Amino acid sequence: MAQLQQSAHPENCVAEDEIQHQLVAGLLATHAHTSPKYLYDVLGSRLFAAICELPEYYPTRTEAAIFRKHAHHIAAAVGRDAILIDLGAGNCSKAARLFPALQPRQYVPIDISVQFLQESVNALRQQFPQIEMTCLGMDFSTELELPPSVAEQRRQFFYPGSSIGNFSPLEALKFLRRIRKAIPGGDSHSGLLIGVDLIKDHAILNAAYDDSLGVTAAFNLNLLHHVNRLLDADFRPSEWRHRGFYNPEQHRIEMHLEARDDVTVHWQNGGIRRFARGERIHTESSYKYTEQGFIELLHQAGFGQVQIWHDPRKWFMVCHAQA
Ligand code: AVJ
Repeated sequence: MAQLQQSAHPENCVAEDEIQHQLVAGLLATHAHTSPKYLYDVLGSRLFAAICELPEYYPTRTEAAIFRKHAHHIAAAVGRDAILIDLGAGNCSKAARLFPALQPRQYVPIDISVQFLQESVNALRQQFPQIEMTCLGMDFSTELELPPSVAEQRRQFFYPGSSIGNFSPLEALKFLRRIRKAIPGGDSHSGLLIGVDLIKDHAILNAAYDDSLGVTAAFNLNLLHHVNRLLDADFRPSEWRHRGFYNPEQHRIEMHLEARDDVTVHWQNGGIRRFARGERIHTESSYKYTEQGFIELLHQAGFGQVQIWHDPRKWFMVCHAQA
């Protein structure tokens, strides 16, 4: 397995020209698009943290309330002494809040930046000395092969925050299958604990991705600063406007950047694209599910028994799927 080097620039682990090649291909496509990962530079990550505090952005606090209210039932489904494998752990705070109820034997946070994980986990080690902690730096969206230091029995994967929404349903199915296959022999004490955002009143969805303070707009527009650095490009955020809305045909939120006027953008090695007024760059999709639709996906991916917990308004659900 490709554990990333602990270099001073962990983002450089993925070949720089590969990144640039993919980005340019997206910008030159008929319908220009960029991967949502470019939303998360240092400022982008801070703006996302700010989004989570907005009154309109319900997912984070709704999921937290479900974990709090149903901690004991969730713990009963997951079982004590598990190996808790946290996909996209970041600062590890969501998992840490579950430690008292779940009492895992081992905690395995996985993220692209192993350095950041190490720093987050150091504080947790003091607080929970009885839990063994093993940080892994890898891109789990492309591979999920775990080292021998992660026991094969009682593997419980943790994927909160409705991060699954960034995948199309087909990609989500493939990803769920990969998780299922990372559980050797179909151990019934293994499984997946996942947070999923649900289809609801469109006005509520629209407000969550186009908030009144414009924080989501800043988050989306900041992608242009990030792309400018990556490609030595000359995007001017003032020439673009944020669009964030629910597309009911595709069951997804779409975020776009829309040219306020005719715009010409240049980047390294003579790269150029003209955008007509109103033309868009698709920067993110966030798929929403029905309860039944997502359970069906889990079963298609090969999981067995599924248990679910909701908030009282049924805006969000937490699922535990047994291997
Ligand atoms: C981190 C992918 C779960 O889709 O709700 C928030 C990202 N984008 N506001 C989401 C996001 C705009 C978020 N996820």
